[in-house]
Amino acid sequence: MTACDPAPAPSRSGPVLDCGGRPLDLGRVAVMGILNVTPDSFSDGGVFFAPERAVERALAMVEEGADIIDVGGESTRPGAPGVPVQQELERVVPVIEALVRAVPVPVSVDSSKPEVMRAAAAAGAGLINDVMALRAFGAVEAARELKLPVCLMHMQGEPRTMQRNPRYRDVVGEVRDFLRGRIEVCIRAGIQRDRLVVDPGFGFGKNLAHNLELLRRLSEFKVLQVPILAGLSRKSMIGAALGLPVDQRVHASVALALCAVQNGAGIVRVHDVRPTRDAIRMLEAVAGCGRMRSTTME
Ligand code: 8Y4
Repeated sequence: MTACDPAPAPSRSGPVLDCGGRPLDLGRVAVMGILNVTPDSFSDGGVFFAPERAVERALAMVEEGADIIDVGGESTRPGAPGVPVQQELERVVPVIEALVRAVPVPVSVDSSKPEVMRAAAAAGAGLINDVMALRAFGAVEAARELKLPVCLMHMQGEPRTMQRNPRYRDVVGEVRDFLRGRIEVCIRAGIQRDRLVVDPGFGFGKNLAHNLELLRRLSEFKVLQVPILAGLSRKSMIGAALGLPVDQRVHASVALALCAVQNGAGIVRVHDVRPTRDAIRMLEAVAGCGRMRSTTME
């Protein structure tokens, strides 16, 4: 089949991730909209703490083209302190319950704690987004039992200290080897490969040069044979490269998301859904197939 054969029937239009009963079609690029429920989030200012406000914001993101909503109750920004499990549960569970009732797309939970994963799944969450790649005690078992897809992200060090002096001999090789190892751990534990997504973890124990090299060589992660997620939205690498404050990083974020898609990302995690979706649609128009065949399928 050549690149621009007619689109196959919907039933076989590419891989579909079953997010707890809600499909995430990875036959086209998926946009993950970020919904922070942390009071210290400097992007959203804790405005979306109440479930009603969270639903409002999530519905707006779906209207703008989001295919999945990512809910996080623990700030994983560099230097951020950890959040006790009880507090994370209080922040995240009511929001997930409300979102699952109100929005038609899957809801993912951004957490590394097995207790939060379990409560979120019981509340209807459809994907586990774990910046620790299931390294917390009991997390692999929780993910296996919950039978939800998992995004395995690379991080060097821990959030509080990871940006102090990140070092790699070969950043792409080391991040890829780490993710390959986590995939193997999951598969051995009984989590099938078709439930896994990988993410190089931009900004998580990486300096500007590391982040740029990971993005430039993102296609080298395709050998892992699982979809690639890229989270670049508003991140400090834009501040480091362009000197822009966080509230002026939309255009650069869109540029980075497009770059990631061109280099093989199948899911992009973003704050600014509409401009990202427009840019991707335009890229798909240029590619001529109505979609980017960008995940692991080529
Ligand atoms: C402005 C706003 C500047 C937010 C920086 C940030 C990723 C992720 C985060 C990612 C996956 C963040 C939870 C960091 N980043 N999950 N989570 N991939 N899978 N910082 O890159 O957005 S939080």
